[in-house]
Amino acid sequence: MLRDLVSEAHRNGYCIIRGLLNDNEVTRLRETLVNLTPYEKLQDFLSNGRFNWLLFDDRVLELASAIVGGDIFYYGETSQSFPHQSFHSWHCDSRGSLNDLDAFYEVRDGEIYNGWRFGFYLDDYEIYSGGLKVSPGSHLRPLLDLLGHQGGIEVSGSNIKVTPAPYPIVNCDTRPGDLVIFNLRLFHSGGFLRHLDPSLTLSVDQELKLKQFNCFAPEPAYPRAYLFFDYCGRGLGPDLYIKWRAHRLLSSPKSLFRDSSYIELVRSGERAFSYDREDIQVMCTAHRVSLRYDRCLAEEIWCHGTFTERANELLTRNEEFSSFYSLSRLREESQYN
Ligand SMILES: O=C(O)CCC(=O)C(=O)O
Repeated sequence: MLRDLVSEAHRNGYCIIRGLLNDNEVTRLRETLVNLTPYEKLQDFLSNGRFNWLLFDDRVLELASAIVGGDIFYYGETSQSFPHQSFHSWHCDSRGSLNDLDAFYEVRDGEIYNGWRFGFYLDDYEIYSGGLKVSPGSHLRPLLDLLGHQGGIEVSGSNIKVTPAPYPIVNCDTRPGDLVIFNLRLFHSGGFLRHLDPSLTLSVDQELKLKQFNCFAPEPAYPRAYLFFDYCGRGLGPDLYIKWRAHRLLSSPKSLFRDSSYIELVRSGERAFSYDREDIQVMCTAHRVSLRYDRCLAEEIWCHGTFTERANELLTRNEEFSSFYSLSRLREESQYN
């Protein structure tokens, strides 16, 4: 079973583990989401401590380790929503090339990008619109195959003629309690529209063109609720992604969050990324989860405008997987010394 899931994840770029959580756990998760304070919402999951039972769930860790093929790293990439609009755009998340940290990551032939997102959607997307749309296998294909043509659509009266996109598209029919694990290099979009004709699975473009016609299942009546966290293994791909996020935090901290509350938070002396705390380190060691400190480091430098004792210590402890865009270079830059 575990082996099948791993090969499915590697082959398709995603897999769905049905019913990982029972009804009580789903209720607990929903309640936790609803009751997060504004400060906790800005923090990553380890720093706010609210989702440790999920992050360290034995089954989640067993899957993570089998999928990444060894040591598991947490790097503070987590998000939750309640309520929240879905990100209805066709994209992959992996970033960084050796020439340009902002560029999308291109895979070598046969390379499986080693960063994965673990998502719990708390609504029933077997019947409703609003879940995750993916292109199976797209994590292994060149970017250009996925960035172009999304298929055509012609509507005359009530007849719809669909020219499919030149790649497979699937709407993930997750139900509350399911876990979906997807590769950061997989092309996907949030908030699919489920066409009432079950034989039609449309691209994002096609959905947008048809949106005005009443031909999609509704979204659930209550606000969309989900949570995501990432685990990765060693590799150039995840290394660049982690650094892209850290550099982004430094250059534009506001862009990480949608409003200015993050800036207000750090100005008041609080931190969103404090998963270098000793109690968290002890917990992670016990669960064999390693930590990449890039975000804590970026936040610390941004707050102080220089390398503090904490920043120097984080840098010493951080295991970068490659020397590209190393954060240690910031220490030499005049802006930060
Ligand atoms: O909102 C969603 O369902 C998908 C989120 C997403 O696109 C992402 O995590 O990159």
